[in-house]
Amino acid sequence: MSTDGSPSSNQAAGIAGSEWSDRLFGGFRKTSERLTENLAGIVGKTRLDETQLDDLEDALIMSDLGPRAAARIRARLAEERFERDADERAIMEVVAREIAEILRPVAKPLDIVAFPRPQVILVIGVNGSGKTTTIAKLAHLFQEQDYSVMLAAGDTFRAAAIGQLAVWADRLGISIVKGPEGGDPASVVFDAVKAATEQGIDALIVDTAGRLQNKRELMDELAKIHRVLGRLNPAAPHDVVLVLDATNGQNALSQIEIFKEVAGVSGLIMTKLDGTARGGVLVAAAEQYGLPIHAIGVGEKIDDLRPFNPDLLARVIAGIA
Ligand SMILES: Nc1nc2c(ncn2[C@@H]2O[C@H](COP(=O)(O)OP(=O)(O)O)[C@@H](O)[C@H]2O)c(=O)[nH]1
Ligand SMILES: [Mg+2]
Repeated sequence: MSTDGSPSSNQAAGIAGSEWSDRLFGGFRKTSERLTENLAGIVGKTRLDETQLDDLEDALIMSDLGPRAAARIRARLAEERFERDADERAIMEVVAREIAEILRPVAKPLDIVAFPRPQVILVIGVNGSGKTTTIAKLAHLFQEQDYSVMLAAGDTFRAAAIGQLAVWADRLGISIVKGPEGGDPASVVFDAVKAATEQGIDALIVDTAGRLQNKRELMDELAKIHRVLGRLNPAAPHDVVLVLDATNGQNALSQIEIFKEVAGVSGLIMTKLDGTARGGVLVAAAEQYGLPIHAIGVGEKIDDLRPFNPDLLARVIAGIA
């Protein structure tokens, strides 16, 4: 399905059809267009000059890849000696290779490995980032791998949030532990871990409220969930997955900063990469934080969560997939 013949392209195994990469490609089109905008007139040179390198670096920064990744790619391009008939594509090949270098170390699927079971996966992130939808997608992915899954409605702040998770649980045919609106999330989590342990569930995925406007409250709430979890199973939570909305661009990076501080973060899932010109922020996140990136969201449907394939993504970002 991909033109990517590199060794790690086998990470894309299991992706059916090319529809999602088309959608991803569409999502990154604005990014790649911006990157190539300034490349006219480059043909025939064996080295890029300072102005061209400056332009490229600016374009990378404008595309949300961040100053560090941009500087790194610039340095790589400055070293490169091109064929006399170097064209846009040859340059973008180099850009893609360097982006892949940045992304490869953080590609890490969310595996179910906890013993004893269940593996407790706490999902955090600001409201609207795509937490609840991502939880449903993850649950579906685990079910496809024959794992048993349970959900915990730890976002008790809004009744709609509990309802939304319950609808997904119902559709997926899995159980959900929930409490009253405005109830104590930690007690929901307590009940859920007990039930999941008794029933020998493989993965317990916990939804949480993302009220960033009150950092203190959020911190207290998450700390309490951690305490309760630790009492039942010292290894829990096994994963603290931060869900980030790519359309937030650089703001997504400050969210990493804040959630690292209030909750600890073991890995990231970036959503909404299907419809944004700001997908380059994925590269900035990888370069600046080095946190594992487990998967990416490319749509609102249940099977719109995709493995994080660094080589393919790098080529999509550079517009040569
Ligand atoms: N286009 C697109 N929309 C998404 C994606 N993930 C989530 N959404 C939508 O984003 C909105 C907020 O998602 P939700 O899961 O309720 O976010 P939460 O408040 O963090 O739980 C919903 O309309 C979702 O359908 C994605 O990968 N792509
Ligand atoms: Mg939600």
